[in-house]
Amino acid sequence: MDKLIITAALTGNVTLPVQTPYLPTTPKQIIDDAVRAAEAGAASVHIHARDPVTAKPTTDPEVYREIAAGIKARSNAIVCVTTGGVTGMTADQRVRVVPNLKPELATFNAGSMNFSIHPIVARYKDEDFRYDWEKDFALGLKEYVFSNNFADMEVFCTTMRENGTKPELEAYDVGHIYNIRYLMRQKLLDFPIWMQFVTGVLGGIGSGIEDALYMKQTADRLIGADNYKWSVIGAGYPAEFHLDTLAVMMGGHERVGMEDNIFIEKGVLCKSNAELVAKVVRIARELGREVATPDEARAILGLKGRDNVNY
Ligand code: KMH
Ligand code: ZN
Repeated sequence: MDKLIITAALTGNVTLPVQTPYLPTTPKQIIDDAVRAAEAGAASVHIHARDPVTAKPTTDPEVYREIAAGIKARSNAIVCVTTGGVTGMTADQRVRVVPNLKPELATFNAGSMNFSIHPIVARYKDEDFRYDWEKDFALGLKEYVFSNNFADMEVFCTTMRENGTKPELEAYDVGHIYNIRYLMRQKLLDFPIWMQFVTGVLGGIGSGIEDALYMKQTADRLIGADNYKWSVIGAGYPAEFHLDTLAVMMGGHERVGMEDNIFIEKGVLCKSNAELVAKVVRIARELGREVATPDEARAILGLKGRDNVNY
């Protein structure tokens, strides 16, 4: 069994400041949190950028560069840059971060879907919101379709290949694994394929054990068990830790982080992403699975190395 690759998804672009005061949002907070998460055992950190003043998700390339370079200066962790963008961006705009930064890893959203967090709004009173954009942003997602059509996905594949960036293929539902098979058959993906089962997002598959197992069984059947490495996300609590434990036992890899879940225990907010990482490191150790260093993760995934990025 491979050593366990832990990814820390630090801030995301849909977690709201109202949900937790511990969400890192400024470049300095995101960099500090990335360094601590890596020290706790994360081999890879997944980054989004937020406006340093308003905490709103931003696509400003300079903020991305500042975060990626800041992490590189203080940590050996792999930096996985999002290509998810923010609402209203075209796929063409979303992929530009790849030639800009030439990262080792970048997310690759493997199909179109509804994607929303609007039910969260009902949990808060108007005066709870810390920023004026939060409530409307969350409610607006009710009408959002996250578009990743085949033409877009082919552009993502070729752009990532040209820049030596490995796609982290995010499958939010079973149909997305069929899309990945299409891309594989078009010879647009290099092996091993790095796939992440994203469960528990409103608009995608649920986060039950059966859901994750069905994703894994489907990927084995369509992609071939020897052709891919997999990681799992269980959005929300306790799904994050349940599915991480499943991955530990089954030879998969795992992602934790405030992009997906903000609780360390029932009703208790985590104070940093490192706390979430430390918990899954404890689970892995209890179950006898060794945790991969960043360089061991690079070898498992076949990454080009941190000397070949453009930041
Ligand atoms: N923008 C969200 C709908 C990723 O990091 O690639 C999903 C997202 C995932 O951004
Ligand atoms: Zn993300």
